[in-house]
Amino acid sequence: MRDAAPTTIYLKDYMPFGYLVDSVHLTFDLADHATRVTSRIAFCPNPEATDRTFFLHGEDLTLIRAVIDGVEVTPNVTDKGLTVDVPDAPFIWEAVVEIDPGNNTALEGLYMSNGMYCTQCEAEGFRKITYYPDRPDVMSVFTVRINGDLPVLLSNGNPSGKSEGWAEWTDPWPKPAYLFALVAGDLIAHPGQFTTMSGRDVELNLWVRPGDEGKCAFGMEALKKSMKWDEDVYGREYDLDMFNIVAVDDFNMGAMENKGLNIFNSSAVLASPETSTDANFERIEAIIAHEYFHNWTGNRITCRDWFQLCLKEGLTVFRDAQFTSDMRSAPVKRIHDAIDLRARQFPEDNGPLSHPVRPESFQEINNFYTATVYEKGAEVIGMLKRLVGDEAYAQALKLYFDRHDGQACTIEDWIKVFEDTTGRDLTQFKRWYSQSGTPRISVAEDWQDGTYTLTLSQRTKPTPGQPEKLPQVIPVAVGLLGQNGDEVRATEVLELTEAEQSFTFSGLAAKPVASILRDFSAPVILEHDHTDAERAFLLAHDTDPFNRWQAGRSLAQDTLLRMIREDAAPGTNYLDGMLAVLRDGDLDPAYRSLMLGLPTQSELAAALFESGNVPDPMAIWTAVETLRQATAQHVQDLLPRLHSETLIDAPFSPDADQAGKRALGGAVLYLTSRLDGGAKAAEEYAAADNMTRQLTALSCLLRAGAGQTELADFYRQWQHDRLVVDKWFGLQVTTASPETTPDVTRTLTEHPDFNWKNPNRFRAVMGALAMNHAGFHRAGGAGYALLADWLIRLDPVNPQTTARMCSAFQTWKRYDVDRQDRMKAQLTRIADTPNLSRDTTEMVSRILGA
Ligand code: 0A1
Ligand code: ZN
Repeated sequence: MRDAAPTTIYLKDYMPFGYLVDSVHLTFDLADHATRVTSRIAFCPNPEATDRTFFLHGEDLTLIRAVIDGVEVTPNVTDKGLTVDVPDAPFIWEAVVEIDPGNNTALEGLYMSNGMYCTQCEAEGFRKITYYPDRPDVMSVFTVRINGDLPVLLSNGNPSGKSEGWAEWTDPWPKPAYLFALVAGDLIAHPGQFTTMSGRDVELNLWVRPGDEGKCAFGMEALKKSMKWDEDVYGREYDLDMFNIVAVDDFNMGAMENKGLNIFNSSAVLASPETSTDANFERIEAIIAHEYFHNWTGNRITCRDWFQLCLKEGLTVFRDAQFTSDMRSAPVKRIHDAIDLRARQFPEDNGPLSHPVRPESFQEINNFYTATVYEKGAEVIGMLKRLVGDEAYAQALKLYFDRHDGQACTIEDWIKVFEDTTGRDLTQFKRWYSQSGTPRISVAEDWQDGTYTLTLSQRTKPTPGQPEKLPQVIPVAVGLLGQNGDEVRATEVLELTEAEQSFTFSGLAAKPVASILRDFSAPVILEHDHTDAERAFLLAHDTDPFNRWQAGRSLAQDTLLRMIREDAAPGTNYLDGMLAVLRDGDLDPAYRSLMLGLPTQSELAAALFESGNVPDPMAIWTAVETLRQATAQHVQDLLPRLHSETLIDAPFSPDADQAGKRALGGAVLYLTSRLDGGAKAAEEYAAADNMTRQLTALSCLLRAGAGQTELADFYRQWQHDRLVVDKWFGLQVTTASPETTPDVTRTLTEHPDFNWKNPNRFRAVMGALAMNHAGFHRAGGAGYALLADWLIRLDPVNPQTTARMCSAFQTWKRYDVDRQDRMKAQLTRIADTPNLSRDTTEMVSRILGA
């Protein structure tokens, strides 16, 4: 292993850096394998620091020359950085280093993608560009000169000069190094323009490779909408003359909010009706908004240290969710977010990788860009808003921007702003940031003399490093329905602060049915033993759209669990409930399609495990298949009418209305294919005039065991388009039967287009394998071995993506002894690989519980 004893960094050890940076001048002389970076940095002693050690981070750099105040010096250089003696007064540090972007496959620092130079500096990539105090609390203005013969040369801030072979950029806003960016390439601009609320003109550009010009319009519109929304809703104006977005094919994450120069994974920005699904459009709109919103929540106000990552990420995810709710349907967005949280964050929070929203230690910060920090972090802000109310939230945010603009802050600063605004003591609420694990709320009810008593209890299981849990402040939104389905008590937010607490509702004529955790008011697991009949009642009558959907979901889950545990038949409550929902033409098609969704197989496995059963992936798969088939038969007569309701008589638009119709159309087609063997899907495939329809039809065909001709046809049609080819790869693994999944996956890895060094392609195949629950967990462990083989292969090339994908194994302790042994053996094999990266070492050892 590279680091025999990897170092752990602790939040409690935070110390300010000994020096402040007044200005940074960088000059890049670009060359594929020998780029020279010349830095000129003005330092001065930090009056607030006690430790004056002058340490600059630096990794994979060749130091050519170092100069302090004009005098050449010889620093003490290690593989992590350098130290040198410096004056006890302001001084100028100058250095020349050489780096090799052409061989940078880790995609961190300065690297190359299809002949284009680009950077990724968050979290700690700037130290691979030059020697610098690479920590977010060191902020400075930057001037950057790029010398190179590529036509487009970009960096942060405003352009301050250019001519043949060079360009200069000046960023007037102090920023930490992680927000630095540089792009150089043969790129084409899709231009745009925005006038800010104070009347300033901003030039917008979306830069893409030649050939992608036709995929820019949607992203540009999304950017303008985001800029306007942040002005209207948060009063935040853009602060530079120019805003550039660049699309790059090789990127580890979705996108990056570098000041004035956002860099996007192509998959997160390029879109056209022919090549992108409705889900792609929605995701792109959200990511563009997310990165743009970071300009205030992340850039103008940044994080003091990486433990505070949720300060910018939780808030920015919360803001982008608000944006999506406003642009599209709020209930649909809330349901999507709950589905996503349960699919990604709950397994993390209830397994060996569980960590607080604000972690207290890490070995590799890149391993903490997690669903917990991002999505649970956003839920925590949603709870805070629910507790203090919309008005106080708006005031607190205004105070946050006024008080902390230009600073690197902590969660304490954030909480204080709410305390100062509301006068509330938020000490207990703050546990949401420090206590890991998903709280479970159980419900007891009592009815006497017109008074209904609801007793809620909370408990959180032990998580790594946290054996004992304290009660949290949980906003539980509750409404009461009368026996005839009318709402007898409108939604009220109960504040659960004790381990157990009772709430009474008096003056009721008859025992009500409680609708609890409306709008998914907290990221918790609600254990409410409703009968099927009560769930069916809520499914028919709940006035809260989230809980109405949840009632159907819970009914489906209970039905499936009975089928798995007791070999029960599907049962009519679920089937009749679905029929009634589908028949209701007043319900939004998007909402109806969500109603037809089922809990994931992984969620069912978790539910079985939690209730003391050992989940059998094949039994889960069979139950889901059986319920799907029964549903198709039960609603059969309605399918033609539903199909006609989803027809669209207008040119394609990725808006929520059309997307909702296509979603319901897809769900209907899927049920239809179960009855006709794919005949209708083949017609749909042939008639498809947009990617949503084409891919849905192909997916239905493959799931029905047909579609091989169409699959080959799809590849021929789209082989020139890398983003569509990713879909072609992924779909085959997603739709493979459990028995064939490992073989289908292996065969795809032998395809000439399986460019495994490209993270999108790798994830399309290996991510799909990990997501195909029954296929990945196929008896005999072929899925486990295949994934491990590829993770071992990828690790030396791209540690970040390898480490993230190790989470496929995080649920290993849920399964039977044989599967546990096989997963453990693969994890151990990965851990024992010579020279394993720090990223993957940390992940595997946490998963193993070592
Ligand atoms: N800050 C970005 C996400 C991001 C994080 C790390 C990266 O490389 C390690 C890249 C992007 C966001 O929240 O969108
Ligand atoms: Zn972000």
